[in-house]
Amino acid sequence: MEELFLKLNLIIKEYDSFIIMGHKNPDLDSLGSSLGLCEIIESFNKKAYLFLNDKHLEKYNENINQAFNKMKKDIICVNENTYKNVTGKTLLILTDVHTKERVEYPQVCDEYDLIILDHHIKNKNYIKNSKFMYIDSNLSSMSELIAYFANYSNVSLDYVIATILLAGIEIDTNSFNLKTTNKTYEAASILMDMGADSILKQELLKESMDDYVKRANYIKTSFMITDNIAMCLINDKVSDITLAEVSEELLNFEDIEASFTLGKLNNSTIGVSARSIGKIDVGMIMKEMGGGGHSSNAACQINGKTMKEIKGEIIRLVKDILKA
Ligand SMILES: [Mn+2]
Repeated sequence: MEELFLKLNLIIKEYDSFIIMGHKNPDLDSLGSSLGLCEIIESFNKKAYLFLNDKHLEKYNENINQAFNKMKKDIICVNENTYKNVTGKTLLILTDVHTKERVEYPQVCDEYDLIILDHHIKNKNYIKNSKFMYIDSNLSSMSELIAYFANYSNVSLDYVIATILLAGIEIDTNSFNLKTTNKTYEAASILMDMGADSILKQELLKESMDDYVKRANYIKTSFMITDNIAMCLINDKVSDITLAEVSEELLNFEDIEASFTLGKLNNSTIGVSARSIGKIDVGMIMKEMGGGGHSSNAACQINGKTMKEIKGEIIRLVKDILKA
C-alpha cells in the first residue's frame, strides 16, 4: 500500500484544489472515504471539497445528519450548482466508484483531471480517461484504505469521520465477515485509536424498521436449491443494493453457505446478486452467466429472460459445478 500512498502524495502535490466524489446514493463507505480524503488532503494545505447533492443527504437517516453536525472538521460541500466556483488547478478524485453510471454527478468527470480509487470489481465501462486508477477488489472497503492512508500521512482524523469509516468497513464486510483480513482489523484499530466512537457508530448503522421488515419478508420467501445454497426471488422492482443485502443476510443463517438473490432492476433487466461464505465459488457461476465477480461476491444483470428462466439456469450451473 505504501507505494500507492507515495504515488497519491506526488499527485496531490501537483494540484491546488480537489473535488472528492463517491457514488450515487452514497453509503457510509463512500461517504466516509470521501470525508477522510478531504481531511487528509487538507493536511497538505490544499483545498478539498466534498461533492454531495443535498437531496441525497436528506435520504440519510437523522443520525448521519446529526453526525455531520458533531464534526469539528469543517468540510466544504459542493453540488451540481456550486462546484464551478472551485478555483485553482483542480483534481477530481472518485472513491468507491469507477463508472460514470454510478458516480454522484457524471458530468464533472469530463471537466477535470481525475483519479479513481475503488474496491469494486472492475466493470468494463470503467472511466477511461483517468490520470491514475487504483482498483483492488480484494480490499474490504475504501474505508480500510483511507484509514491506512490517514495513518501513513500522520493525520489523526476527526472522531466523527473515523467513526463513519469504521461503520463503512462494517457495512462493506457485513460486520467483519466478507473480505475481512488481518489488515481490516488493523484498520479498525487505527480508527479506534483516532477516537472512533462505538455508540455513534451504532447510531449511524441504524436502519428504518420498514427497510428491515421488507428485507425480512423477502428472506422469508427464500428457499434452498441444494442442501447448502439458498435462493431468493424478488418480484418487486428493487435496487442492486437490496439484492446484495438480501444475499448477504442469507449467509447468516444455519446451513446456508451460498446465496443467490434475483430481482427486477427495471422493466427489462433482472439482477442477480450472489454471495458465498467462501467454499462455493459463486463468481464462476456469475461469469458463466455474463456477469463478474469473485468466488465469494459476484453479480450479473440479464436482459430478455424471465426470472424463472434465470432461476433454472442458476440451478443447472450450481449442480454442474458441484458435480465437477
Ligand atoms: Mn464500498
